[in-house]
Amino acid sequence: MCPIKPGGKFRQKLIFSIEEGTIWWHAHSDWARATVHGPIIIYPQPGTSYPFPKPDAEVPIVLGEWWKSEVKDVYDEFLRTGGTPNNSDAITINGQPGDRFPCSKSDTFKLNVHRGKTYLLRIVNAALNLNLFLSVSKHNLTVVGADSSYSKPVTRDYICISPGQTVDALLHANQEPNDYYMAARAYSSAVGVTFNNATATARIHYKENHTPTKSPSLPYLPPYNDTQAAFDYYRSIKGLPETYPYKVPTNITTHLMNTLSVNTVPCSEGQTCAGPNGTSFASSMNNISFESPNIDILQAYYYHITGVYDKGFPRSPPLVFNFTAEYLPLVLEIPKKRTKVAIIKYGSTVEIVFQGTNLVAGIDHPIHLHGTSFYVVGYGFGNFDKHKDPMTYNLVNPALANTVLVPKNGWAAIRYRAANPGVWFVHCHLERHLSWGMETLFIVTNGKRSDEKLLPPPPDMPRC
Ligand SMILES: [Cu+2]
Repeated sequence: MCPIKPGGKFRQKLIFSIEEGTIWWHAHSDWARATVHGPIIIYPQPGTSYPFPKPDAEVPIVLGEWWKSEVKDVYDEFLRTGGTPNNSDAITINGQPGDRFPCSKSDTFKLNVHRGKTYLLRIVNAALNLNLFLSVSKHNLTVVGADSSYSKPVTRDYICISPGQTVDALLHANQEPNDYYMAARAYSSAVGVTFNNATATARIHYKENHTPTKSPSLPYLPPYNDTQAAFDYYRSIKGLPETYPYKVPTNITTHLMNTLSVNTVPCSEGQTCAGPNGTSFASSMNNISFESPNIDILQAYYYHITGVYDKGFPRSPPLVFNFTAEYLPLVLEIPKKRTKVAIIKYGSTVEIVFQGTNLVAGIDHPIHLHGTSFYVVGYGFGNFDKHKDPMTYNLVNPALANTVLVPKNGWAAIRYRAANPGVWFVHCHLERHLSWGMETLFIVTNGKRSDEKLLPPPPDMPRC
């Protein structure tokens, strides 16, 4: 859809069908989501309860990134040069980098707790370009949900969270009364990619009488590039088949395989570009670097306007090579710039294997689907093997999610039933990759019944 203009308004009706827990709303126009965002909390239906002991209190924890300059200027400069964007100047927890930074000494986020009580942290990663590790000094976190789906409680000493993901975790205030740091910092696996390596903090402050430690110690956080630590965490998150309507598709009608690549394109004539060897960065899915048309695709689809998009998004990689080889020929780096979407029949059962490639630099990609949740049935490193790897799938209790982190030079497989007709964005949630073209659209067709059809546009639908 087109963006809401300054001063304009748009009323959107959201239907939460299976979602419960924490979900994140955010702007999707350029990089406005850096600040235009917030958590949405979905409580258990009246008469039902959490699948874990009711917490004594709940606290949103929104992780973000902050620049000293206008984010729009960072974005414009990034587009103009074709290089990487400036690193953020701060990583924030509820808007503050924490009291280890002089500017945040008095305003650092403090969570006041009572000994013996349990707090439900509703954690959101709203950062533009950073996956994050998060932990709390001397305390574990019991993860009970992610992406607005409850999960099997699992106790961890750190979590990993990508842009777009949410984690519901219980913090048991069971330590000696004192002040303890909650800390977050980057998980960034790509070689040669700079990132903000700061550690953001908040304080867990016990209300009981104590003399607070002047500078509490930082909790353990895995090393910045610890892919193993990130995926140890992700693999430990399982669904709750015994509690919720839970149907992992086993008979797949639509198989998709989708390569995720960082790319380069030659610099336009007369320009200087800041990408590798004077090129401009790009990125792609199945070698298509998505070009946004001037007419929005939702309206083009609804009103049958032709010539706006092409339906031929490849169902499997058009270029087959050793995706995760250490050295790859430069010629493979150049993607095709196209506006191609995939058509998915209503009611089909879909499996998508996202395969990361090592073109330019292998890196993890948090892939987000609009319009549906999906089961994350498998993760692996290296090239996906369609004969062997499906044997390792978890079809018993996979986690439901709406964003999956695809490992650096590895793959992730998801499954779902396409039961939400409409035009749905599929994209990397690292904003720089999205801006470079790592996205496509899935158009889920109408079903036969009247309640299986795309709704008409609301009267206040923004115009371009
Ligand atoms: Cu990405």
